[in-house]
Amino acid sequence: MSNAQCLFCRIVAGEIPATKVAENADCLAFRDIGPQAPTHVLVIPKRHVGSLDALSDGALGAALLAMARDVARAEGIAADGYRVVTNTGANGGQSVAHLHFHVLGGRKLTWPPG
Ligand code: DGP
Repeated sequence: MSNAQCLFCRIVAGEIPATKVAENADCLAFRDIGPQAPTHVLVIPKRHVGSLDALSDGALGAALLAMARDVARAEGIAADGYRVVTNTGANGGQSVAHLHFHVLGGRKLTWPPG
């Protein structure tokens, strides 16, 4: 299921270009358009899920996290450490209403977030 108005569904459909770094039947990883770290990749489900709060398929959640881990290894950031985060809803800072995990690394990341 996809949503014609959804930016990330349109990336999945190939209607909007993106630099893909990993893909399988259910998940897609591509580089963030405004990278906040030397490596900044988004991992998304191919079917439309609005946010983590709308995710009911545990197997899909596990597949997304496995792809995030595999992307970190492939990008060469796993040994030094990295961050996987999903912003959820208005207070969480979510700006695109399609579930996505940010994979960030390649520099020392600060904590806590703002
Ligand atoms: P969030 O604020 O957590 O919903 O993150 C949305 C991210 O999506 C943000 O880091 C920028 C990224 N983004 C927005 N539009 C595009 C786009 O058209 N292409 C790509 N590759 N990334 C996008």
